[in-house]
Order: sequence, then C-alpha cells, then structure tokens
Amino acid sequence: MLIGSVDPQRMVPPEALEAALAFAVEGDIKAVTPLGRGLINDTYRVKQGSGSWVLQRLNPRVFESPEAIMDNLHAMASHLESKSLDPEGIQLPKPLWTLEGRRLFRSRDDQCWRAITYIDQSLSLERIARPSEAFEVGRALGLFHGLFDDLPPERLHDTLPGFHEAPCYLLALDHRVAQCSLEESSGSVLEALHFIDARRDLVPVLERGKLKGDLHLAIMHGDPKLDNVLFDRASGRAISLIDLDTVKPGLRHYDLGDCFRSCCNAAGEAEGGSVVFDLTIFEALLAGYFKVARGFFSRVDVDYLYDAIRLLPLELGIRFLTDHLLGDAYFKVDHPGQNLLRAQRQFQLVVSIEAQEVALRAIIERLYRG
Ligand code: GN1
Ligand code: MG
Repeated sequence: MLIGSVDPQRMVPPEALEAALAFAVEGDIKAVTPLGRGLINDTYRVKQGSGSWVLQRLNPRVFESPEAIMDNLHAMASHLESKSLDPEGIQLPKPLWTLEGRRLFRSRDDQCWRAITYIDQSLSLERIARPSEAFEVGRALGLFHGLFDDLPPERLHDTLPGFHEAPCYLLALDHRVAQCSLEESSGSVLEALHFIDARRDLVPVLERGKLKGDLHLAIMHGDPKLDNVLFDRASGRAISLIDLDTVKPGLRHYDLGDCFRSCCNAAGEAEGGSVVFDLTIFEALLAGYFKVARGFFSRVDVDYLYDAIRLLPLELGIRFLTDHLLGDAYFKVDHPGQNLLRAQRQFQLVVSIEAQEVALRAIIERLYRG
C-alpha cells in the first residue's frame, strides 16, 4: 500500500489510514495520497478495490458543526436523486457511510473525517488557458444554481454563519485592528488598510440589495473557485463542482464574483506573475453562465453584477489581511506574511477591475441582451 507522497510537506498522517479503514468501501486499500490544493480541510484520495474515493479531515477551526455539513450533503444528494440525468449536466460528489452506519468518523485524536465519492476521469485546472474552458466553468456554475433553484434555501443549514456576507468580514477586520497597535504595523499593512478604507461603501452592496428585496436568497455553492471545477479528461467539458461544505442559503452574486476573481486572474492567488482581470476570459465565463441561467437570473440580478465582480476580490483581500493580523489562524500558510501577500494580490485585482469598469459593464449588457 502506498501512503504519503514525495513532498514531505504533504505527508499523509497515520490517522488518515485509520479513518480510511472506517468507511464502508469494498476492496483492499491500495493507496492514500494527498489531493487538491485547499486552504482549509485536509483531503486525500483513497484508491480501493478497482476505484477511488475521497477522504477529508474537516478543519474544526472553520467548520464548527460537521454534522450540519453532512446533513446538507445528504439533503443535496436526495434532492438530485429526484432529477433525471442530463448528459450535458454536472454531477456532484455523494457522501459515503462508515462501516458503523455513521456519516462521520472520529479518529482517536478526536478529528472529524468524512468520505465522498471521487469523480472519475476528471481533472482540475490550475489556470484557464482558453475561453472555451471559461465558458465551461460558467456553464457548470449556472447548472449548479439551476439544480437547486427548486430547493427552498432554508432546507439547508447555514454551515458557516456570516460566510460570504461581506460586511461581517469588514467588522472582523475593524475588530482586529482595534486590538492591534497600528504603530507597530508594517507599511504594507497600513497601505492595505487605506485601500480598504477607500472602498468601505462597496462592502455592503449585496447585503443592501438583499434588504431592498432586489436580491433573493438561493442555494449558493460558496466556493466556486477554479480548483473546485472538474473537467472531463476526454471531452474537456466541465462535469462537476466539488467542495460542497460551503453550500448554504446565500446570494448567488457571491458565487459569481468569487468565480470571476478566481478564473479571470491567470496569475492566481499565490505569489508570482502580474495580476490582471482578463476580459476575454470573463466574457466567455459569463456567456457560459447565461447560457443556462436565463430562467432564474433576472434584469435586477444583472444590475448588481459589476458590483459583485468588484466586491469579491475586495472581500477575500479583507479576509486574508484579517487572518494575517490574527497570526494566520484560518488560512493555511507556507510562510509568515503569505496572507498579507495574498491580500495584496486581491487588491491588485480590484484595481484592474476598476480600471476596466466601462468595458466590463458593456460586456455584461451585451451578453444579457443576447
Ligand atoms: C478557502 O480551502 P478552500 O480552497 O476550500 C475558503 C474560500 C476562499 C479560498 C481562497 C471555508 O477555500 O472562501 O475563497 O480559500 N474557504 C472557506 O483560496 O473559508
Ligand atoms: Mg472550500
């Protein structure tokens, strides 16, 4: 059996094997290897029998109620069971049971593990290389929203209260800043704080839209970044949206903004490369979304799109900066200062979006009018 990987930073701990043995999957376990690039949970691929499945250790600092997450996964799976299979549609990972008939396994060190199906013959992209890939991402996100358009949002738990409610993140930052002594903060931190101060009005824009009745609660994915879109190896079509722990009642605009900020910036979230919001990729992505979302995406929804595009990198930048000021308590880092660098890159993306506002608004209108 193969356990671990050549990268010492990504070793598989023995608890993962203990957890893998607890799930009710047939066949001998052949390998347990790290999977994905997530910043929150630890994820492994388990090769067993003739297939694979996914094992995850849920991060207790982020997800306080793993049971609620599993309830949501089961509610989504049973909602989808009632739908006929669309050959051009997407599939979602399904939860697996433990040998004892439970949804979660607690290892001896009291960590919480769960298992889901592996989407076979698929791959994720590190960056979008061509517009056709962006179109597929947009189509997949639209399909996801469409699949749950007939599920009342309150049927799912709010697994992370405040998650993707932008004003909550600004409050958390203000709270942290009030505790820090700013004289000791670096010039980069102060610069980042000024950047945010100049954009405070933007932060509540979607929540205000909700209060005004312009925007409505729906089922949101919560984390539709490029890493979480799986493509079919053979056809290149998007076939799945994974990482369903953040699926909850929310505004679809957060999903759209998050997907754009992730896909339209080829330089990505990590260091290196210059950060630019790519209009060609954006246009293809939105065209893919509109192709399948016409039935539920209204004129008023369109009016809030530009704000959502600009808001999400600002929101993520605020989250990274807050975590930097908290000593990297939330997002995994490889080195100190990484969350500050991540924040700066999100702010560069905001600047690039703002510089292209006229063109962005024109693309949105043109595509919406079809
Ligand atoms: C986190 O760990 P991962 O990749 O699933 C975060 C997202 C951020 C993302 C940025 C629950 O996602 O909100 O957009 O990092 N998830 C949570 O890479 O906070
Ligand atoms: Mg996630």
